[in-house]
Amino acid sequence: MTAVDDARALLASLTDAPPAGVWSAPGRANLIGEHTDYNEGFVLPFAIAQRTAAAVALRDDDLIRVRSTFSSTGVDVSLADLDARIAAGGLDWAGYPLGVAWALRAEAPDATPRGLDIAVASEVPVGAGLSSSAAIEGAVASALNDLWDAGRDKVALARVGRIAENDAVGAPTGIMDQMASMLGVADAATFLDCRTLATRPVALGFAEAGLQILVIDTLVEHAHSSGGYRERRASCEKGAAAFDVAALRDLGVDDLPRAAEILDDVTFRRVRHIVTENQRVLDTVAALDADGPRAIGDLLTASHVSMRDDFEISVPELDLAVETALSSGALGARMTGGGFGGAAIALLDSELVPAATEAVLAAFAAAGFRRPNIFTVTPSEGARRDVGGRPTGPGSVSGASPRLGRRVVGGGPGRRGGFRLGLHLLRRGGSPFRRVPPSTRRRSAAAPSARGPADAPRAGPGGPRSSVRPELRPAPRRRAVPARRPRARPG
Ligand code: GAF
Repeated sequence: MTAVDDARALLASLTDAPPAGVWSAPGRANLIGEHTDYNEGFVLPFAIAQRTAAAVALRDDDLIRVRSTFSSTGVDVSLADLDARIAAGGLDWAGYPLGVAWALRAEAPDATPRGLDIAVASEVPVGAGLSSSAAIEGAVASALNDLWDAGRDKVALARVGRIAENDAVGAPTGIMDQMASMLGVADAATFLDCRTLATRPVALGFAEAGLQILVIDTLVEHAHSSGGYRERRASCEKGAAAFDVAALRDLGVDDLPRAAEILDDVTFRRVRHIVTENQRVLDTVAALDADGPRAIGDLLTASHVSMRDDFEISVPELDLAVETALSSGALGARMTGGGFGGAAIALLDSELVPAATEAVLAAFAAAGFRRPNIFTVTPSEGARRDVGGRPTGPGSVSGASPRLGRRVVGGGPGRRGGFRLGLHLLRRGGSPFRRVPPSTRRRSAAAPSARGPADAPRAGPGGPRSSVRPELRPAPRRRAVPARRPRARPG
């Protein structure tokens, strides 16, 4: 049974009315670019095959009823009372679908809201850092967009999902997850400029290269609405304020020596993570375009080290997952998502998956950690209408048409920071949002690329300069995560 089947069955148990349709949206894995979204920077997530489905029937009154297969909590609310119920909070999981209804009504004043029965089922693991919440938001936003004649495109629906998450549920997240879930393309990642919301699908070619992404869900619970996530946002805002810029997106690696002078140690390290992570996203896109997926392993691992040591959002279970995957031959590995728990991802040859899985299970058992949930994920299609009416897959929702190699929405990198971060790519003859045709790629199927991070495009003037501090950069082909370093500032 798929989520679509489960949602239909649940709806049938709720009402005799025929379903108006079934819509679904996927979870996501973030390949690289962590905590950069709310800093108006760059991210590179991909939608996964696991989906959440919403089967919906029209009602004759103004009631919205939401039910799910994963919670006994159901909520009934009239459209007249929706604002008050959202303001009152305490809606549990129903805050996501009802928050979407609330946000869409506000964002699309020309729509015609009406009563609905909404049955939700999900295949996306909850709490694994794979955005089960964005999948609910994407499925419900797609359904309501059609049934309320709201006529919004996929980017506008991603915004609606983010408003629901931020203002109805109260989680201060960025927009990465909703964009990834709405705009996903099979076998591609979504390269997103979180300031302009410009996107470009970037071909991943994992299967062609004989690679897989292994997810190691540590089952350590995390929550975005509390604690560490908020604190990290506050540190980033403090860093941006110290430089009098709109967001950390506006800083480049050449600003780090100055940052070390004017910021306290903790804020400096938070800033350094964001600045170097933005650069790693650009370097990863350039490496994928030029050399294919075998070229990105060291960038993934450097991202983990930065999150572990500078942003301090990893936990021992995630570090052990990364270390064990690397020592099992993974090309690169990192925690994915908001951190403080959730999952790590590892990029590795398909034939290494069984042994790496066994090694991680053994390492967790030896450390006395809970047995993790380990599975592979495949870059897949974004939100769509699965049953009834016209399909709403890629290309059919007004204006937003994610196709490999086409710029989809908005412009390239925006204000000052975008230009600076994208400068090296512009100098090399293109925008980071322009795709290099596959025929010009230099692929090496067997060996890692000769172009490791040390040779990757540079940001800023003044000669060769790595985007990743040398002492944080993993040595090529070392297959081990660098040990923790003393927190010395550069220079
Ligand atoms: C969570 C948030 F929802 C995203 O917006 C993003 O900030 C991510 O953590 C960290 O990169 O998934």
